[in-house]
Amino acid sequence: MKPIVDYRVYLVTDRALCLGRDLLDVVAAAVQGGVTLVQLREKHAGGREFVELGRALKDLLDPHRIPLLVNDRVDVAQAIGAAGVHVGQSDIPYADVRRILGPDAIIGLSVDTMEQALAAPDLDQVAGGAGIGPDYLGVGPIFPTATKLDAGEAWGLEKLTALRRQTHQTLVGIGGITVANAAAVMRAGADGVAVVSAIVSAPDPAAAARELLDAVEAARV
Ligand code: TZP
Ligand code: MG
Repeated sequence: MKPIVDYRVYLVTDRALCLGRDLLDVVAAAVQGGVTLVQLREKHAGGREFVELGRALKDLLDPHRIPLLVNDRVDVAQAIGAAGVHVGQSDIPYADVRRILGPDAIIGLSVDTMEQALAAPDLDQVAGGAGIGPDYLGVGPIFPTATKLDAGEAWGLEKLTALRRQTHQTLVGIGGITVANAAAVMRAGADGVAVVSAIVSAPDPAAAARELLDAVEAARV
């Protein structure tokens, strides 16, 4: 069965931004603070290291029933029994990822433009006949960010709202999201906020995660 996923505060990892702290310690703190979903995104990890890190992260998250997604690497996700994968526009095509991982996997797709976002539901037709589109769209960057240098032009809140009006897809905002603007992203139509630096580079990752969750919750009422 497909797990129910809570997208409210979605932590995306980057060891290089952890200010010298161990990634597992940072994620453990973020879990205490209340992150609801985690993606292992380590662009410079080799296959073996990626698997070892993924296993350790999954062991940390499983007792809390927090799903782990793997960035780009379908093989790593399968090796560690992760809940799913997140792919971008130039990675293995969504339909192939769905065919490999099956209907119960959580698969996220990055959309960099409105055109890509509106084309995404059409993927239903090519998902091996399974009729299953992506579980969520990662919409970004919402704001300028130094974390992903090739992230492209920022969407801004108005464009996110315009997308919200045209799709029923689950939308997760990413890029430049902080405690200060997370509520605005939710009010603009996101179902959750994905962050890297706002948590992993925070002096107190547990407090940062807690404040993000509070901001998201405040926007929902
Ligand atoms: N995809 C679009 S922006 C981004 C990714 C992975 C980086 C987000 O990092 P931050 O530190 O939350 O701005
Ligand atoms: Mg990718």
